[in-house]
Parts: sequence; structure tokens; C-alpha cells
Amino acid sequence: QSVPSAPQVDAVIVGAGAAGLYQLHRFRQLGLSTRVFEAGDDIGGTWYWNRYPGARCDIESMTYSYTFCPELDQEWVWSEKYATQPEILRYLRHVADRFGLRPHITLSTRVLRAVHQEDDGLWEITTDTGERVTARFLVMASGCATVPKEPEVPGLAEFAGPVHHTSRWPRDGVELAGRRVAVIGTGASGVQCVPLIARQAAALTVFQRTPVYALPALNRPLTGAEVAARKDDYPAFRAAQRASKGGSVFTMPTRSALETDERERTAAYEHAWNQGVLSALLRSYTDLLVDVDANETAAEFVRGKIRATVSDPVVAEALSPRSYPFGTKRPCLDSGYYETFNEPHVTLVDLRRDPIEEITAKGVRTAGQEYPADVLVLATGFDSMTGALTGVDIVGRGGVTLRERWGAGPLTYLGLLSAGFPNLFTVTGPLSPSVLTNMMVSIEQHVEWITDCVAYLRERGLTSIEATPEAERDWVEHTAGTAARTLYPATDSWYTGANVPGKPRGFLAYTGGADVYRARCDAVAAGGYEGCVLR
Ligand code: NA7
Repeated sequence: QSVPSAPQVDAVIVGAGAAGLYQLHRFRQLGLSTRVFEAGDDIGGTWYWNRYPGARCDIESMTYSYTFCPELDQEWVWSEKYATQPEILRYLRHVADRFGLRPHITLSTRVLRAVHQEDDGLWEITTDTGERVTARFLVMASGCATVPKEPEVPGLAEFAGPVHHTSRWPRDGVELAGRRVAVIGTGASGVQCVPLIARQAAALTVFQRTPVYALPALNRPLTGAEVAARKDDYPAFRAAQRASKGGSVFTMPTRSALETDERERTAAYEHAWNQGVLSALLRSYTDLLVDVDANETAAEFVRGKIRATVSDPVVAEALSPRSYPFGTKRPCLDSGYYETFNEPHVTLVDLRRDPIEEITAKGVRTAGQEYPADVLVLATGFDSMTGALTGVDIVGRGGVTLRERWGAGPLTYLGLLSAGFPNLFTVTGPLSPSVLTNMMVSIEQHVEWITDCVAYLRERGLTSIEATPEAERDWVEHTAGTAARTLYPATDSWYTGANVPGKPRGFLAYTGGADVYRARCDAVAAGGYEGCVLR
């Protein structure tokens, strides 16, 4: 069988979440024939899969939404300060319908393999339904928290009752009423589901390895007046978001925590706490993410709040993070998380004192005792940022896979391109700032850069772009050097790959700020794609 020299489509996009949908829209506007493959049986990505009780975005709804379409901003009405998973999924479905995207999306189809063909420069993409498609451009819009991670404990298969990872929650829900439920993991997903599970379960045992810093969400319905006010101001607000350091509009700090006296500092933290906004506390002072002593003032403030909320001092202490600085692991927004541990039917197991030995048919057995359970919930996170990329057999120049090339850690130029993989783009890829920002704004920035790049090539009759190994190496070094000036890299977290055993260790995001990063990406484009070979 001969290999076709003209692609069957101009572009293939992997994933129909917020990134894939917007990329499809922009490619269609550019006139590219495009196919999207989505493993789920509906669109939505993160907001399709994560339907556990309490799943909610922790960036405000009127901020965490697409910024590109003023009409969309005017017609869509968010109901709460923080949108639930079902509401965000409804929004993404509305976007797909509004922009006529569905006919180009193939659902329930996972891309298994993508091979760059040396002779014609096309990508040949193979799916789990046996389809083969050739495309000039391949865009991985496969998300940063896509591949679920199970706990590394023996016996999971022995458990007699249902086991559900939070990101694979059954559509029809899980029968929790009257059941004894065990939750393993206390990251964002654990913190969100624990209070809701506690309301239904007869008994709830929460297995915590590392405590989180959780701040109050202070979620509430939005009033008509505030929705109207934001809608009036949306164009300016959206522009400010795009120009901002993290995709949200905030006043940035100007003072050092250590140069502020304690009373004033506590008042500032109290004010930040009462905003119910994820990053408010971290934005109180300039030095919280670069100076351990400065950070400790904020960390201790949060611990004080935990002590004031949790009535049993031993439980309060177990819930208080001490092993890492505040904000170096992603903080959480909570709605009643700490209060839940005051309930008589809720038990916290501190795995640092009493580690899990195995899962048995009847429950979870630690070194100290066996905790019986009828339902097991795994809120144990993801192989974040690289898992969805290295999980596909992406074969570049010389038959080298992305997995092999990234064996010691991801190598990207701007988080967008990787040397040896011509015409492969990664939306919110590793070594971009995306996971430290409002993801929607980072997605849009990447999609627009990719779209402009493809337009640039087509206008000039070029067919390929590829990062040079030198430009890539400089970017990898620059991101590592930038991270090394912060407190981030020293903390074990999914930001560093430390949550997955055997995963290479390194800070996986760019810490220099989305504004600085955007300027750099724009400059690269304006300079005719510096650091890339165009053919
Ligand atoms: P996270 O933030 O990675 O949290 C996972 C949690 O599961 C965390 O508390 C882990 O403890 C715990 N965990 C993982 N493996 C184990 C084992 N083997 N034993 C015990 N406990 C374990 O995932 P989330 O889903 O909560 O949130 C992911 C992000 O998605 C979130 O930050 C948002 O940006 C969206 P550890 O801290 O590793 O000791």
C-alpha cells in the first residue's frame, strides 16, 4: 500500500477539552480541514471526567471561561462564584454547539500512535478503533491532569467493594448512603469530595499522606447586579486577564512580608483569607515564594486557622502542613473541609505516622490497624503534565519516541514544540506556565500562537516547523534556572514529578509569569519563529 503524499486532513487534534475545542475553532476559521479525536464519549476533557461529588473549579467562573468571544461572554450566565463541574461542562457543550464544532469531533476514540513520516513529512495517526489518518499538523490538546494515578499500595484488586478514582467517577453516581467510605488522598480532589461524601456516608475515613494548605472558597450564588457589572466591563476585564501574570486580574504585591510588622501582616493575611480566592494569600507580599522565612509567616497563619476550626488538637496538628512551604504545592480552596473532621463519624488517618500496608478485601490496613470500608475512593491525583503526552506512541525523526526523548524529563521549546518532532504542537505543554495560571487564558494563548504559526507557514508556502535542539536546550535551562530562584522545586509535588514513582524529577512549569512568557512567545513569532527551522 502506497503512502499518500497529500494529507487526508490538514490537522489532527488530540482531545476535545477546553484546549481542543478552541484549537478546532481557530483552525476552522483558518480554513484547515481538522479532525479531533476524543477518548471520552462526550466533549469536555477535565470537566467531563472529574464528576466526583464537589468537583468545582477553584478559579472564579467569570474569570475561568474563554476570553476570545465578547458575544459568548454576554450570552452565557454563570450562576455561582465558583462553577461546579456540571455547569462548566454545560458551558463547554454550549461552546461546541455555538461554533459548530461537533461534526469535526470523533468521540469514544483514543489516539494510540502518531508517526512522523520522513518521506512526506506527514503525521500518520492511529486510533483504538483502527482508524488511520494522515495530517500535516498534530496538536496534542490532551490536558495536564488526564492520566489518573493509583496509590502505590498492594492489594487494590483484593478490595471487595467498589473502587473509584475521583477522575473516573461513574456518571450515575456512587451509592454512598449508609456506607463506610475510605478516601485516599487529600489534594484538591480529596479536599473537595470529603465534605460531600461525609454528608452521605455512615462513616468516612480519610487517609492523608501530606496535608494541604486549604483556604476557604466562600462560594455563593452570583447576584444579578454583579453579573451585569462584569458583563458591562468584560472587554476591559478580558484584556487585563490576557496581559496579567497568571490569567486573573489582581493587584500585585509591592512589599516584603519580613519588612512588615506582625500586626499589619496578620491583618493583611486576614483580609486575603476573607476574599475566598486561591492566590490571594500568596499575593499578599512579594517574597512568599522566594524566602522561607517570609513564607513561614503565611504558612503559620493558615495553621492558626486550622487550629481554630478543628476541635481536636491532635487532628488539627495532623492536618497542618509543616514539611513544605505554603504555595509550593498547589493550595486548595475548600468548602467545609476542615470542619468535616469535627464530625463524629469522620476519622483522619495520618499516614506519616501509620502508613498503609495493604488494601484488603474488607478495607485499608495500616501498620497499626485495619479500617473497614464498603467503598474506596482514590483521590490520588494524576501523572500530570507529561503523562498524556508520553502515554501516546509519538514517533518523531529517526524513529525516536517522545517517551524516549523525554526519558530524563520533558524537553520543549516554550512548552509548545519539541526538537525532532516537526509540526507537533503541545497545548499547555510542560515548561510553559500553564498549570501555575488560569488554565483558560493559557490555553487561549497557546492555541492562538499555534494558529498564527500555521497561518505564517501557509502564507509563505512552507510546510514544516521544528524547534532546534539549541533553542530547546536554552529554554529548558532557562525554565530550570527561573524555578531555582523560587521555593517551588524543593517541594515534592506533581509540579516536580515527585508524585509518580520513577518519574524524572524536575520543575515542570515555567515560573517566570504568564505575562513575561507571552511576551517571549510573541517575540519569537515576530522574529520569524526564532529558534525554529522552517521548511
Ligand atoms: P493531587 O493534588 O496530586 O493529590 C493527590 C493526593 O493523593 C495527595 O494528597 C497525595 O499525597 C495522595 N496520594 C497519592 N498517592 C498516594 C499513596 N500511594 N498513598 C497515599 N496517598 C497518596 O491530585 P488532585 O486530584 O487532588 O488534584 C490534581 C490537580 O488537578 C489539582 O491541583 C488541580 O490543579 C487540578 P502526597 O501529597 O503525594 O503525599
